[in-house]
Amino acid sequence: MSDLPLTSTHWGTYRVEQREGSITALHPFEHDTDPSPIGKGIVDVVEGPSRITQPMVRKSWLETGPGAAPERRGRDPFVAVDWETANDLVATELNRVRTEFGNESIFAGSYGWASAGRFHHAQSQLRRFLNCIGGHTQSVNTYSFAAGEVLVPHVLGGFRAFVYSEGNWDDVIQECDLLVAFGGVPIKNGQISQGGVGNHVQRDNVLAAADAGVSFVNISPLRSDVLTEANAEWLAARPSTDTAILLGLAHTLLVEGLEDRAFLEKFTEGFARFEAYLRGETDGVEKSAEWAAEISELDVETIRNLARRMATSNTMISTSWSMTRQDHGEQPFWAAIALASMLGQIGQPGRGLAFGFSAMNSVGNRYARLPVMAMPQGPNPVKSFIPVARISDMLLNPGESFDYDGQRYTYPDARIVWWAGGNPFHHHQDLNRMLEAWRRPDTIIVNDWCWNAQTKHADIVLPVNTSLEREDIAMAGLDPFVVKMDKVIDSVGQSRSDHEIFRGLAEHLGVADDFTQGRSEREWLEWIYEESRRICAANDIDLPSLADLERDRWFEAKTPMAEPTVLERFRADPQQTPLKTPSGKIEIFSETIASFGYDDCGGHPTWYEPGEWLGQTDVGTRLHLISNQPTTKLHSQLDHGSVSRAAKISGREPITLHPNDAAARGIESGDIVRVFNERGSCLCAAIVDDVVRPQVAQLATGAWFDPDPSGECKHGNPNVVTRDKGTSKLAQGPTAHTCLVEVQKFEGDLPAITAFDPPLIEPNTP
Ligand SMILES: Nc1nc2c(c(=O)[nH]1)N[C@H]1C(S)=C(S)[C@@H](COP(=O)(O)OP(=O)(O)OC[C@H]3O[C@@H](n4cnc5c(=O)[nH]c(N)nc54)[C@H](O)[C@@H]3O)O[C@H]1N2
Ligand SMILES: Nc1nc2c(c(=O)[nH]1)N[C@H]1C(S)=C(S)[C@@H](COP(=O)(O)OP(=O)(O)OC[C@H]3O[C@@H](n4cnc5c(=O)[nH]c(N)nc54)[C@H](O)[C@@H]3O)O[C@H]1N2
Ligand SMILES: [Mo]
Repeated sequence: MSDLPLTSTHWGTYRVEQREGSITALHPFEHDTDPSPIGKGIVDVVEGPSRITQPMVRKSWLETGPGAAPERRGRDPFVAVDWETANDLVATELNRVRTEFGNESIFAGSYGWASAGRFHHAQSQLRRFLNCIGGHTQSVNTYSFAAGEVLVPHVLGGFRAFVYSEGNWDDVIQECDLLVAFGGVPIKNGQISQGGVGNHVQRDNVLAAADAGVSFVNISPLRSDVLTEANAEWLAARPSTDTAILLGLAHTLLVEGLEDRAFLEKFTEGFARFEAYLRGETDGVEKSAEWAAEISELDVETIRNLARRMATSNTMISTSWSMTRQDHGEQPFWAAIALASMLGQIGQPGRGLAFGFSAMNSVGNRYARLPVMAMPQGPNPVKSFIPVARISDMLLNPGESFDYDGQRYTYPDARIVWWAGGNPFHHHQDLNRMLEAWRRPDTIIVNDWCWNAQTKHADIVLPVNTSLEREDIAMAGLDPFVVKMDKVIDSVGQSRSDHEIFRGLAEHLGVADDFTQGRSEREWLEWIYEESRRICAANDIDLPSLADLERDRWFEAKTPMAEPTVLERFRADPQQTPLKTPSGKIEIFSETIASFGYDDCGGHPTWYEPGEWLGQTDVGTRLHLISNQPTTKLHSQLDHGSVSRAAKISGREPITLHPNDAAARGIESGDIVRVFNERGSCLCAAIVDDVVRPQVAQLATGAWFDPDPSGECKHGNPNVVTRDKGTSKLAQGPTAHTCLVEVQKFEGDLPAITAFDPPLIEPNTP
C-alpha cells in the first residue's frame, strides 16, 4: 500500500489506486490516525456524465455575443468548442471590456477553496494571468470569518496571527479546567484543513482533554457540536444571541466583584466605557443575567453559575467561526475578548481565549507554521475591490457607494465575472437575489471540472483537470505534512490545468513570457519548492531536497513552536511587546471604530437585535435555520460523489428538526419537507432528533442548487433562503446563520433530482 502514489486534499492525504488509466480506490494515508471518509467520494466522479471534458459556450452567447439573453443562463444548452475557439472568444471579450470599460470591469475575486496543491492554486493562476493584462477587481476577506478579520485587528492588533495558535490543545489538556465553547468543538469541521491534512488530531485532542478532566460547556443550538464522549454540558441557546450571553456573563462578574481589575488596568483600554454600558448607564438597560436569559432562553442561574465557575477555574473560551456568520457577527468576538479580559487569564497556557477549536484540523496545534512560497500573482494595478460577500450588491448596484472599515468605496461596473476554484452558487446567500444579479454581467467565465450549478449558469466553461491528473506539492503552511502529489491518471477528456488554460490565453494575448517567465509547469513546481526550502531554512526548518521528497512522497516538518504566542508575549511584557493597536493594549473600547460613527458597530461590544431571530415579536411558527458546514463533504465539493450521496434521504439533503416542531407539523423522519421564506424555498428530507434545540432547524450547506422552473431548489441548498445582508458597515461579512424559515410537510409528486445531470450539450455545427 505504501508504494501507491499519494494525493493530498483539504480533507486528508490518500494513497491512490488506478487500473488502466482510471482511478479505482483511495486509501487513507497510513500516518493518519483519524482519516476522513470524504476522500473516497471522488472515485466514481473523476470520469462520468458530470465531468466536463471540453470547453463549452452557452448557445445564446455563442450566437449573439456578450450580454446575450442573460435570463437564459442556467437554461440554455451549451455548445462544445475546441480550445482554439474558446481561447479566441475569451481573448476577444477581454480585449473588448479592457478597452471599453477598463480592467476594473473584470471581476475576479473568485472566492473559494479550489483544490490542495501549492502550484495549481486556481485563484493565484487566474489573478496572475489577469495581472499580466492590466489587473482586475478583487474581493477581500473570507466567508469563514470576515467579521473577525476586520474587527479583531482593531481590538487585538491582528487576526490571522491569533486564529490558529492562540490557545492550543497541549496546554488545554494540561492546564485548563473549563472549556466554554461557543458553537462547540465540531469534529466534523476538523476533517478539513485548507491546503492539505496529514494527520487528523482534533478528535484525539477532545478525548484527551476530557480524560484529563476538562469540563466542556457547549453553547450551541446543536448538541452534537461537542463529541458525546466529552460529556459536555449543553446550553441550547437561541441562535444569534451569543453576544447577549457574553454580556450577561460579563455583567455577572461585575456585580459580583469577580472581574480582574488589575488585568483590566494593565492590559486593556476603555473598560470604563464598556462597564457603563453593562450597567445600563448609557442606554438604561442593565445587561444582567436576567436580561441575557430572556434573550437567549438560557436559565438565569445557569448564566450566573457559569460566570462564577469561569472566574474560579482555569477557563478557556473558544469562539467558533460560525459566530461571525451571524448578523452583527463582529460583536460576539469582541464581547468574548472583553469577557476573557475581565477573567484576566488571557496569555496564560490553556486559559483565556481561542478562536474556534476544530473549525479546521489546524486550529489549536502548537507547532511552527511552515513559511512557504505561494504561486506569485504579480502586482494588480487595479485598486477596486469588494468585501467578499457583497457580490450581488456589486452586480446590482454598479457605481453606488458602500461602507467598509471606516471608508466609503464605490462598486465597479463588472462586465466580466470570472470564477476559478470557487462556487458562488454554493457559498453566497439568497440565491434568488444572486440569480437576479447574475444577469447583469456581459460574460461569465468559469474554470471548473464538474457540471455544478455554477458551471451550468456560466457563458464560457473552461474544463480543468483534477489534482489526480497533475503533479503538485501540498504545503499550505498550516499542516506540518508536506506531500508530493502524484499525477495518477491522464487529464480526462480535453481538460487542462488552470495554469495551462491561462498559458494558452496568455499566448493569445501576447503576454505568455510575463505569465510563465519562461518556466514550464515542472520548473514552476521546482521553483516554488526550492524557494520554500530556502525560506524554511532561514527559519531553522529543514525540508528535504525535491528528489528526496519525491522518493519518500511525504515529509513531516513538525517543529515545535519556538516563540510564545502574541498574547503570551503581551502578558509577559506589555511595554516591550505591546499589541499592534493604537493603545498597544486590548481595545475593549476602540476610539477608531467609534470614530466611524456606525449605527451598527459602535466603540465597544454591544448587543444589537439580529435582523431575524426567535426573539422577534412576529416570529410566529418560524424556525431558526442553521446552515452549518456539512459532515460528508467540503462545501459543494464532491456532493455528487458516493460519500455525500450515501447520506441523502430520497436523494435530498437531510434537515434535522426537534421532535416538538416535527410533531406540530405532522412531520416524521424520512418525510420530505419544504423549507421556505420570502426569499425562496427548497425541499429536504426530515430527520427528527432532539440533537437540535426546539425552534431550530439544521440543514448543512453543500447540496448542489437544483431549481425547478419556479425556482424552488429540489435538492436542499439552504442558500435559497438565507439572507444577503452584511454583518455591519464595518466588515460587511456574510450573515448566513441569521435566518428564519417556515417548514411544512411536502405533499404531492416528488420532482426528480437533476442536480447532477449535465446540461444539454449541442455539437458545434458551424
Ligand atoms: N448558508 C451558508 N453558506 C455558507 C457558509 C455557511 O456557513 N452557511 N459558509 C461559507 C464558507 S465559511 C465558505 S469558506 C464558503 C465556501 O465556498 P466555496 O469555497 O466557493 O465552495 P467550494 O464548493 O469549495 O467551491 C470550490 C469550487 O472549486 C472547484 N475546484 C476544485 N478544484 C479546482 C481546481 O483545481 N481548479 C478550478 N478552477 N476549480 C476547482 C470545485 O469543483 C468547486 O466548484 O461557503 C460559505 N457559504
Ligand atoms: N466537513 C467539513 N468541514 C469543514 C468545512 C466543510 O465544508 N465541511 N468547511 C470549513 C470551513 S471553510 C470553515 S470556515 C470552517 C467553519 O467552521 P465553523 O464556523 O465552526 O462551522 P459551522 O459548521 O458553520 O458552525 C459550527 C457550529 O456552530 C453552531 N452555530 C451556528 N450558529 C450559531 C450561533 O448563533 N451561536 C452558537 N453559539 N453556535 C452556532 C452550529 O451548530 C454549528 O454546527 O469549517 C471548515 N470545516
Ligand atoms: Mo470558510
